[in-house]
Amino acid sequence: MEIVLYYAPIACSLVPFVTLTEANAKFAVRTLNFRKAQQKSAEYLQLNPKHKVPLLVVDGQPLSENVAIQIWIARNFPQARLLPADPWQELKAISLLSWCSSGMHPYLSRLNSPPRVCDLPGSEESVRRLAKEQLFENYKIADDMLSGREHFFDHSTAADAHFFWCFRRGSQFDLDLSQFASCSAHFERMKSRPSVQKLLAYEKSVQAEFSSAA
Ligand SMILES: N[C@@H](CCC(=O)N[C@@H](CS)C(=O)NCC(=O)O)C(=O)O
Repeated sequence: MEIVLYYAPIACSLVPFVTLTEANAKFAVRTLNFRKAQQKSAEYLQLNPKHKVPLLVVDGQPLSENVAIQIWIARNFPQARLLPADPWQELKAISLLSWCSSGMHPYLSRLNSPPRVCDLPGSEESVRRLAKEQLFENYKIADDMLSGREHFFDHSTAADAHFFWCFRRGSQFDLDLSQFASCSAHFERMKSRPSVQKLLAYEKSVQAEFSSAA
């Protein structure tokens, strides 16, 4: 089986990088440089007309959307226990993945690029303020869920990797996240996992390569 992950630094494609690594999967990475709009190249649009990462291509078949990708990885590498075995807990984990993808990610995108949702002159600050309020409401829910626990479930799953990205992305804006003590502790624990260490080193190398080619 040939697995190719389309990936961009900082982006949520780090989630499958981490979970494929946790699963000990053999996979190739193809990098996209967003600064050069490579996600909008004709070649990539043929694979993913939504011009987004992550994209997993398995034996030539493309699969987009992080939630579906996580489920695919979990199903194909069951020994990694990326989703809980109990059917109800598995659904709770899929619910968490969907929440990361559709309940938090859109606010992070707004913080990153306010004009993509409102291009009225002078609206940027207001888009950012509202996105921050809504993101923080979600971080507070996650903080309560993680209070007194190491992971969302009794062991590390894809939900931890996905939330790690959501919290990390928030930490890259000028936001004070110190009120979310349990999320911050989870973030630090995730950073010490070998899979995340590998991702962080890889991200750094890709960023260096992109800036030397700029
Ligand atoms: N719903 C998608 C969202 C993917 C997404 O928004 N990816 C961003 C990076 S975090 C992207 O590729 N943006 C490039 C673009 O919009 O052109 C998922 O969960 O996989």
